[in-house]
Amino acid sequence: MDRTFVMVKPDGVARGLVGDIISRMERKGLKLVAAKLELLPENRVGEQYKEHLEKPFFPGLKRYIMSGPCMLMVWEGYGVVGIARTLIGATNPTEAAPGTIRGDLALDIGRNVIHGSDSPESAMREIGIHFSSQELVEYTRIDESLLYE
Ligand code: DAT
Ligand code: MG
Repeated sequence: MDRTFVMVKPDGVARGLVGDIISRMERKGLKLVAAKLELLPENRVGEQYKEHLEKPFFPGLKRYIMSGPCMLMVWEGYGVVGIARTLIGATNPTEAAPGTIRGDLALDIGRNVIHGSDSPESAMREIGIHFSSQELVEYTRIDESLLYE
């Protein structure tokens, strides 16, 4: 089964959007396999955003991500990486479609509420940065034939 890393950023936590975001992912049918509220240390922010370290927006991004607790999650489902990106919407909320998390709940690229891994490889890497294997819970939720043919 595929897994992805999703993180509600500090603006989303502070604005009380965690419940709505979890609810959207649950109602889609995705399975939550790990979750924790955490103030990210600098080294893990650097690891998480490795590809952006040299970008001009990185210092501001780091300050934003470390400005308060983030809600870190791992979600499971067939094709979950792409499904979560679709639910999340475009990086810039001004371009994110209505119905998506960023389209409905955010205004600014620098306060875009949520992170989701962009590929299965990124997902594996990002889950490894933030979670130990013991934190990923294996359990049966419902009869999977209700979700998948
Ligand atoms: P995404 O989060 O949709 O995967 P990304 O990986 O390109 O987008 O960028 C990571 C985060 O960095 C993004 O959620 C918001 C911030 N960011 C990206 N491009 C930016 C820009 N041009 N100005 C300010 N912040 C930016
Ligand atoms: Mg990205």
